[in-house]
Amino acid sequence: MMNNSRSQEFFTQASKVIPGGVNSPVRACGSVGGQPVFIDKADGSMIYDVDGNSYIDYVGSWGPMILGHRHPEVIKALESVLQSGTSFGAPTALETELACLLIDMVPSVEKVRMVNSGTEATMSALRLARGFTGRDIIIKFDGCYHGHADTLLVAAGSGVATLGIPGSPGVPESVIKNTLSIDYNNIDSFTEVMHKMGDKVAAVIVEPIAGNMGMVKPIAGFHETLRELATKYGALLIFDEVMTGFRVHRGSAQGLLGIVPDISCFGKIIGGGLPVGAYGGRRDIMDHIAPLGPVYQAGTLSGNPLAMAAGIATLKEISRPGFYEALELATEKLVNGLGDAASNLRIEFCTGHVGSMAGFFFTAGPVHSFSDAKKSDLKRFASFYKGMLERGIYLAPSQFEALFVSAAHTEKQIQKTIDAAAETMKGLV
Ligand code: HOZ
Repeated sequence: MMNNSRSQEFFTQASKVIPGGVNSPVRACGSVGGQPVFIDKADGSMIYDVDGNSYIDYVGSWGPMILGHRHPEVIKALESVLQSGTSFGAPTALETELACLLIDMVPSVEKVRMVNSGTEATMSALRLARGFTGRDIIIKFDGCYHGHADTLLVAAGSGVATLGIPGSPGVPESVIKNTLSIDYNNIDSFTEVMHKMGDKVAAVIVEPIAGNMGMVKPIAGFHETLRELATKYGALLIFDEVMTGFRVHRGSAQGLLGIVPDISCFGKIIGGGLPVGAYGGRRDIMDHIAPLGPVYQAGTLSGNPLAMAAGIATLKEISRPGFYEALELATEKLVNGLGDAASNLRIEFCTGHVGSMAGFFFTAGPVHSFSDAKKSDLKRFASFYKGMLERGIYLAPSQFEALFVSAAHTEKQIQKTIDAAAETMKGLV
């Protein structure tokens, strides 16, 4: 039994002054019936808690740490910026450098605006889409999570799904009356909705590969239909690539899937582990943002030099030849190992990955939608989570999140993880 007395003490103190003791709900570990471990430090693929326990980390700060923690190039870039100052609230060349890298890697982005989080990116993208089209209706998909902006808190994934919150008090009916949420991967229902009201739709926003209801891949033809009908009815297609951006492919999910969205939202990896977000797209759309256009959006810390420097260093590193191929192999090995461990014990389980973004469910599957994802045995998930933690494997404490492999994970660590899963699963039958 691992010692977590200091974590418990820190959590008790935190709970007195921070709601639930955490600054983002899933971290409280409520859905897996535990308390969070408090983190002391991390390095490469490892994370260490305040009681001296060490774990192989598959959360990676919920996605940004594709290089692993404290990558030397990221640290070097941060140290160099620290010598000049931490925030100016005025332009720096770093912002243009990150914008150029992003535009080069994701061709649908002709101009990009930096913000401070994924939530800010998606809510700004929606305002822009509404301002550009002069329409109000937004279509999203059940189980997709696009941050916690009012308009998007409808049938959302991530923490909203983890806590089983149907919608959030504090979000007025009037704000969400123009948000329509439909089944992910359901081509027929999307087609029907668009035929009915497509000419009133400002935007269709989607996680191109869902990661906030667990990892759910798009079925063949889903994104093609979104693209075709959005264009047909003059609605904008927004890809929320906060999680998938530079994670599943050098050109993000859109590069992998061969779909050209009108606007894309980013976060996580483009900040190399610092708070950041960005939204970008077609030049004629982006030029509607203030100061060029009338759609307002601003931010004191937007384009923060530390975040820009960490992002630049990260995007340069992931551009090295062979980077994604190695990640793909490591993740494939992990996912196959988990699948084999479950099938040897005849545990209902399905798993998959796209690049280094992976997921698993305790159900036979296939999982194509939020209602499929909800069939997962959550009690089994909770036991699995706890057993893995005890064995030194750090997973997201929710069935409705993804798993991330970094370039720092070694073959030996992947094998250790598979062995831990096989052991843990024996306790689930
Ligand atoms: N909602 C994010 C994961 N999908 C962040 C969760 C957290 O930081 O606690």
